[in-house]
Amino acid sequence: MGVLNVTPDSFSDGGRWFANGQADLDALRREAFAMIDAGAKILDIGGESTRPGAAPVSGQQELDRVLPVFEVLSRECSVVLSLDSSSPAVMREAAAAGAGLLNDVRAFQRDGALAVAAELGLPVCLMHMQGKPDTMQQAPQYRDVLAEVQVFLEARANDCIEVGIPRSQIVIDPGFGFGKTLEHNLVLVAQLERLALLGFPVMAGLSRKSLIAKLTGRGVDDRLPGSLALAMLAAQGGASILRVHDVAETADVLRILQAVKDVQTP
Ligand code: YH5
Repeated sequence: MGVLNVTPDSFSDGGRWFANGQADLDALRREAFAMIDAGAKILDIGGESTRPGAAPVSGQQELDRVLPVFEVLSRECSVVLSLDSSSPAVMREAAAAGAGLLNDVRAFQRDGALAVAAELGLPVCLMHMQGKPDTMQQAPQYRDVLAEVQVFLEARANDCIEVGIPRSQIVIDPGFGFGKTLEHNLVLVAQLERLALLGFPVMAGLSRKSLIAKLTGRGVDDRLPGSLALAMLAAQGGASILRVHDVAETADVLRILQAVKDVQTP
């Protein structure tokens, strides 16, 4: 899954597609096609920055940012277009404009979100977060981070099933960096296999995140090696979907991993 941020204030790509407050649709389209050529099977399109201190966006603002992108890309390409949003109104409009997956960092806990997801009949990605984006990194605490993430995701998956979302349409995600210390993130990477035991495909979003800075001291533009190492570990830990900014480089990592898995050993 390639990340297409349609925000003027993203952490990881700093509003690359914005010029004087306006999304540059043509630049976004070129980036989308580059990701597809590099092997992306899904593009994740979001218009809300979840960075601590980011300005809150209204549903209308989110719509203004992401809808044109869905309209253009659904016309021009055949990969799955994922919406990264927590707003039921945005989910509805994006679905009408071609979204094929709903990815919600709040796991459909906003009023009406779960009902809309069920009504739209699209697959969903449920992500774990402790706290709220603004304050989640102040003092994250768990008794047992893996167990708590498992319990939350299983409960949300059951809520989805109860409103009629088929089991086969549910993806789970531990939410790296969302209310987690370095230690918590590392435990979740190390134990990712045990999340997969819940029986749902696992998505992992580690690309360019702060845990890499904490381990390497690198700024956001120099986190590719760290991102690739984590992508390799997540894939080996059973992740089915890797949410990444650097699709071509990650695809190479997956080719290497696949070749080693496939080799005949005496
Ligand atoms: C995720 O993990 N993440 S948005 C901070 C960074 C770099 C990148 C400080 N949406 C996820 O990508 N959806 C986001 O450097 C997500 N899983 C799912 N399902 C945050 C992000 C980022 C944050």
